[in-house]
Amino acid sequence: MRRIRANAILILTVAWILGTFYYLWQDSKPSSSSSSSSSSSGSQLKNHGQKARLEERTLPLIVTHAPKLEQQGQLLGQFDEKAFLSSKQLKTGEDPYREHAFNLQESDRLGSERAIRDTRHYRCASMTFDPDLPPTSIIITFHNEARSTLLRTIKSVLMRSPPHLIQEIILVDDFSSNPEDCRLLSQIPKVRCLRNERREGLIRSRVRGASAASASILTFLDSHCEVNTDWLQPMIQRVKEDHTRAISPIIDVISLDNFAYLAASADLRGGFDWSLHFKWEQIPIEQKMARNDPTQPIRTPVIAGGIFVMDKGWFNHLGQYDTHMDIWGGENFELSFRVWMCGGSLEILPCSRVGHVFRKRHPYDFPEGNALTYIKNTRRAAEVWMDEYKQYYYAARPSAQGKAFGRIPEQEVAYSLLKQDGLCLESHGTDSLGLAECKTAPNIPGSQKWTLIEPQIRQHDLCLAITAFTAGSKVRLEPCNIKESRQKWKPRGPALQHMISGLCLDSQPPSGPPLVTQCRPQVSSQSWEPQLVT
Ligand code: UD2
Ligand code: MN
Repeated sequence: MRRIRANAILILTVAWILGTFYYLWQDSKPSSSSSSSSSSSGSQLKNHGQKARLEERTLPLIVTHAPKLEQQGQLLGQFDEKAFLSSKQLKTGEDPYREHAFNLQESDRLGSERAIRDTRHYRCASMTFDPDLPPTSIIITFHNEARSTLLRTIKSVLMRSPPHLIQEIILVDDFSSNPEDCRLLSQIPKVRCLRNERREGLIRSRVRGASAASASILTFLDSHCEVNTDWLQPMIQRVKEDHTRAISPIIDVISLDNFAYLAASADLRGGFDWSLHFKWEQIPIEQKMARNDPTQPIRTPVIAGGIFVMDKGWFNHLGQYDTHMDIWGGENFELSFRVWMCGGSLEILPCSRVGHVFRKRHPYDFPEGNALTYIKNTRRAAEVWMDEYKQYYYAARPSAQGKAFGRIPEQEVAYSLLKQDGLCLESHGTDSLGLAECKTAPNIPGSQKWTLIEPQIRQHDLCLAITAFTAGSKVRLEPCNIKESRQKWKPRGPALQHMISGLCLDSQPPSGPPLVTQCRPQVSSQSWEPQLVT
C-alpha cells in the first residue's frame, strides 16, 4: 500500500516536471509556421523577459487582435516584410538615436507587430456603433521615417480596425532620401503611396493625400503610431452623427527609449499660449466634476494636430489647410480655428486610443531653419484668424514682428465713409483728423475708409481714440488695442458715443480737428452717417 502510494507520488512528480518543461519549451520556441514578423515578435518577448510575458497573458483583450498566422499573407500580400526590415540595420557602435531622435535599435527589435495593453476605460468595451459606419481613407505623411515604426503604424491599422472601415491607406512620402520605402510599401493590399518630387512639409503633403482620398471620411496619422483596440469606430461614429466635428483620440505615449506603450491621462485637452505654443491642459475642474460617464467626448479648443478624423467634405469646405505653411508647425491651430469659426467643434474621444512616439527634437532638417519656419506658420495663423487678438501673439513673441510670412488673402472687410453734411471724416496722419470733400469710388483713399467693428472705429490697424475723458478732448488715431477703453465707441442714434465718458464725436469747430463733447440729440456736428463702400 505504501509502495503504491510512493509510486503514485513519483509518477505525479515526473509528470509535473515533464509538463513544466513542455510548457517552457512551447513558450520559447519560434512557431514553425510563423512568418518573419511573428518570429521577430517572439524574440521581442524573450528579450523583454518574464514580466512582459506575464503582462500579456493577463490581458487577453490585446492578443485577440493579432491576426492568425494564415491571415498574415492576406494582410501583407506580395510585400516581403523580412527583406524590407532587414535591409537597413543599425551598425554596431552607431548611436541608435541619431537618425530618428528615438531608439531605433529598440524599435527594430520589436518587430512589426506586438500586443499592446488596451488602455481604455473598461466601460468603453461595451460601447456600440452603427453597423453602417462609412469607411475612411487613412493618410500618413512621412519624411525619412524609420522603416520599423512606419510599418508598425500601417500594420496596427490593418490589424486593429474592422477591415470594411479601411478604404485605403494613403502614404505621402515627403521626398525621403530613399524612394524605395514608398515603392515597397505600396505592395501591401490597400496601401497606396504618393511621392513628392520635392520636400513640401507635412501640411502640403497632407493636403495632397486628402485630395487623393476616395473615402468620404479622412483619418490622419503620424508615421510612428500604433493604434489600439477599437480605435476607429468611436471616431467615425461621432463624425457620422455630425459632419462638422473634428475628432482626436487620446494620444498614448510610446517611449522613445524602450518603446513601452504607456497610457496617457484621460483628463487632458489641447491648449495654447499667446505665442501659439501647443500644450496639454487639465480639463477645468467643474467640467471634470460634471463628467459622470468616462466614455463621453471631451471638448477641446485645439487638437495636437497629428491624429484626427474629419469629414472630407467639411475639410474641403473649410479650405483644407493653409498650403503656404512650410514643413512643420502651426497648422493644428489654424485648422482648429477654422473649425470653430465656421461653426464646427473639436473633441477628444477617451474611448479611442492611439500610441505615438513623442520626441524631444526634430530628426529632420528645416530648409529655412526651425525657428523661422515656426514663426512664419504661426504668424500666418495669427494674421489670418486672430483679428486684433494677434497683438497678444506679437507681445508674446516679439521676434515674430517683421519676419517674413508670405502673402495672405486680403480679408473681406466692409469699409464705410463717415459722412456729415456731404463732407467725410478723413485722417491726415495719426494726430490730425478733419472733414474733407467725400471722394467717390473707385477713387476713395484709405484716409476716408473706416471699419466699424464694435467697439472700435478703425482705419487698418489704427483706432479712433479720445486723448482724455473730459469734454473738449481731442481725438486721434493710435494702434488698436482691444483692452484700451479710450478706443471704445458705440452708435447712439446718428451719433458715435465714447463708451466710458459718454461723450460724442463732434466736428465743431469746423476749422479745427474733431473733439468729443456732451451728446446733444439732433445736432448736425454730432451726426455721422456711415455709407458702405466696396
Ligand atoms: C505634432 C503632431 C504633428 C503635427 C505637428 C505640428 C501629433 C501626434 N503630432 O508634432 O502631426 O501636427 O505637431 O505641425 O499630434 N513630416 C513630413 N514632412 C516634413 C516633416 C514631417 O511628412 O517635412 C511628417 C513626419 O514624418 C510625421 C508627421 O509629419 O509623420 C509629423 O511630424 P512629427 O512627428 O515630427 O511631428 P510631432 O509629432 O512632433
Ligand atoms: Mn509625430
